[in-house]
Amino acid sequence: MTTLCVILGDQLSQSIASLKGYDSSKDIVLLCEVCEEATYVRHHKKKIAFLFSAMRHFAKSLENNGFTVKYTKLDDPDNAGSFKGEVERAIKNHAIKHIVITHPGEYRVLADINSWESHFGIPVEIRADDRFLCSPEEFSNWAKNRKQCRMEYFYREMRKKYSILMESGEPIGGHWNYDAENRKPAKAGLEVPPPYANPLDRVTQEVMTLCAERFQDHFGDLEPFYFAVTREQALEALEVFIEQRLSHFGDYQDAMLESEPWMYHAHISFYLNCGLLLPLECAQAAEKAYHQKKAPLNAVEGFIRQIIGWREYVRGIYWLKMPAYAKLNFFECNKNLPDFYWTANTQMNCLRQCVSETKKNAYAHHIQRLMVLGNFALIAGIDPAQVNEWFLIVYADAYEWVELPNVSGMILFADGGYLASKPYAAGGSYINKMSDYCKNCRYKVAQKNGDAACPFNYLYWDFLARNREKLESNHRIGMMYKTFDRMSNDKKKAIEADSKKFLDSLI
Ligand code: FAD
Ligand code: DLZ
Ligand code: SF4
Repeated sequence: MTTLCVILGDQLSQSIASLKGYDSSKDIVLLCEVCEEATYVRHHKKKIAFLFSAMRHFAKSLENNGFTVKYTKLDDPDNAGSFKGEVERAIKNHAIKHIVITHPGEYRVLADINSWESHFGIPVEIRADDRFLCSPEEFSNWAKNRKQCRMEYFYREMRKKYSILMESGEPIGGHWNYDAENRKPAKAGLEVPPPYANPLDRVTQEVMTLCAERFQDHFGDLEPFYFAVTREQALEALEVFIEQRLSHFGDYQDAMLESEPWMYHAHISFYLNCGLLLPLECAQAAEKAYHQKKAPLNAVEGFIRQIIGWREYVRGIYWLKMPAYAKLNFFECNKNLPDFYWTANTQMNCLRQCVSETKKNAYAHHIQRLMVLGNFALIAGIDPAQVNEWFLIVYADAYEWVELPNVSGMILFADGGYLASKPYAAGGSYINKMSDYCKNCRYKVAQKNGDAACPFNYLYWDFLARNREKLESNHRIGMMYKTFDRMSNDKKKAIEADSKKFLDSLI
């Protein structure tokens, strides 16, 4: 009986569950580049090129290891254009009697796969994705009976479960979390090491040509292309991070510098999310660096928390709360996403920098996504569906399971506080403290109202005023209303008028 092992573009791991029990005498592996996946949202060109190149390399490495691979390129004239269509073609051509697939990362794709068994009339086995450290069932059990599920407590469970940075049952150093040490602004003259860059090979050049033709109207630049596209290269990128950046990861985790998109971050989310790297090996590599005294505890703990804490936690929330989560809109926001999110054509220097870098690199680091791009969308009251679509399109690491909880939960508070304890809303002074963006801005960060004032300043208060009913009782942000109430009526009117004028001017 021939089994078809279907591998999706974000399942590029040799250890993937769908390959377990593979019989090389008769089974077939299917990977396919399909138009439906590349265009259900109009992904950044570099994101598509990265994934197609990684898929082609992965298929080759499977072949080299003795697997029989059926690989469909996007420009194959017989390409059916969708996962279902390609599976149908494989069934017809190879007398398939059984399909095996690993649980997909997106609800949309799971719903499609769930229809295959009755559609094709052959058994479809969906296997758990055991690359993640916490299964949806385990997360659901943990979350049960908790009104609010805080990441910090989930993270401690993961530390214990995998015995990471633990000593005799206690966290190494005596604390679970060293974030208080991780909020330093960048010092002037900081020399950030150049990021990992991989020379273009023939496969990547081929997909870049394909993407330039087929996706020319998608957002983003194809060049320069520097991503790792094989597991060996991704492991090298991880090593470069551990050797060159990890020691400062904690200190400058929240810092932003003009023309420095990479800072001391790891730049491995693309590799983790498509399977070239595995989460546990990244956490263990950082832990080893700590024991070898290559990096301090605040850096190592902070990095490990992002991977075994935040990454697993947002996935848990996604599968616990979908499909309803995608529709949440706690603040009932309905403004359109401003055009500058695509063009970078704005006089707000922080946003101009972050959008330009996103366009060029299909990457922005966490605090740019959270406190600049996300914060603006929150306080301006942009429709969550449009914000989610933008974030899903523009980043090479974006898949709905990780993008949606970060956007709807972490930045937009669209779930009313299930994921985050308070909205991450902030005025210009936060951006000024953590970056050097304001010195080159047409707006004045110290000015609170008027044409020259930083828009973040009045929009912040306008956001609080607009949503008073929903936020006043929040113990972490409610006290801001005391400050607001102490403002004069003229000041309050100026906030409202400046905000209206500014928001009306956006296209
Ligand atoms: P580092 O800062 O070096 O962190 C190391 C790793 O930790 C990352 O590679 C990532 O795997 C993990 N991590 C860190 N923070 C988070 C988080 N909040 N959620 C999940 N994993 C995390 N991450 C994505 O992978 N895909 C997304 O589509 C995505 N969208 C985001 C949208 C918004 C609005 C925000 C605020 C965050 C988003 N993140 C997303 C989380 C985070 O910004 C990225 O994982 C990170 O910037 C990737 O760069 P890095 O590898 O250099 O990460
Ligand atoms: C993101 C993406 C793109 C652009 N193209 C493909 C593709 O052609 N073939 C494929 O198998 N996967 C692709 N992906 C990744 C899928 O969208 C991803 O596997 C699903 O969303 C499930 O998470
Ligand atoms: Fe951004 Fe305001 Fe600073 Fe300009 S002044 S860079 S808009 S925070």
